[in-house]
Amino acid sequence: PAPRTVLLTGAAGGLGTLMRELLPAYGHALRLFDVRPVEGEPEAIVADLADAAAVREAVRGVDAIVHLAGISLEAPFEEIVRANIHGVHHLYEAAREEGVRRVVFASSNHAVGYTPCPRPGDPLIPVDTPHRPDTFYGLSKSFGEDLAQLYWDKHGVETVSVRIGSCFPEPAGVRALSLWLSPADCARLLHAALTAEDVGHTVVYGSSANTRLWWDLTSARALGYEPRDDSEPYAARLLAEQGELDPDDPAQSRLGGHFVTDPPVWSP
Ligand code: NAI
Ligand code: 15L
Repeated sequence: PAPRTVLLTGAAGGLGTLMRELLPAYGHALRLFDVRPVEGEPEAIVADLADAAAVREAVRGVDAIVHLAGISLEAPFEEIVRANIHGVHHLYEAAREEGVRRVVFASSNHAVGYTPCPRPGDPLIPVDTPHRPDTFYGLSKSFGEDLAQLYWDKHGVETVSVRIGSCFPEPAGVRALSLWLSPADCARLLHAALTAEDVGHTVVYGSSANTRLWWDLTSARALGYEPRDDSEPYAARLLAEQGELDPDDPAQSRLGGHFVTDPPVWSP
């Protein structure tokens, strides 16, 4: 497909930094956006998602949006509302008003974080499993997915909502052996989500082809995503350090891991 101009929000973050290195090789020309300056990128737009006018200006003229910006961990409800609820609403309103037809939304495993991890022999977690957010953060991702559905049904703005597992250069622990999305596979998945035709609103799980996979990648593969990585080479070292997950420990037996049991974060 022809190169596409893509607005990459959250470009200063961990994933944004990895993706602005990897996505141009797929022919996408990136416009960068973050509330923080993006190192080495003086042309990046530095603005807050809470500023609807700035968001509208940022999306003007792009073909598609990869929306990574927002609070990426648990935080007081008011902060989550500002960045992840109002922010994502501003983004979709801007897309509607400016005629941007495709969004790729960084959802999270924490939208379904209370879902039990499958035991050996259990079926993989399907993509239509009910929302079971484990935090206000996860709740904001459930909201983002529903907003994406509304903007498809009502306004014809298409979205691929990617429930990202755990995307870092290496898996961060034993739980991440099941959820790891290698940065290279993340770029493959985002490219597929940007270029697949007629996605309407499609929800996919975002991980590599891990041996210890917990969820069903069928809807991601249907976009043309072909993962090439597997966390298994990291397994021996991580298991020697941490041991197997304990199925009787609530912090280790649900998809969201410790997000399920961490004490709530209230406003100061
Ligand atoms: P990060 O926290 O490193 O990056 C988020 C970026 O968003 C930051 O650069 C921050 O400055 C920016 N941001 C925050 N509030 C903003 C606002 N109000 N206006 C404009 N920019 C704002 O997070 P990371 O790991 O890069 O994740 C990117 C996205 O992917 C997030 O939406 C996160 O929830 C989602 N995700 C990431 C996973 C991972 O394993 N890295 C797993 C699941 C979801
Ligand atoms: C997320 O949603 C977070 O943004 C990321 O920092 C990790 O904590 C990841 O989930 C995870 O569950 O490992």
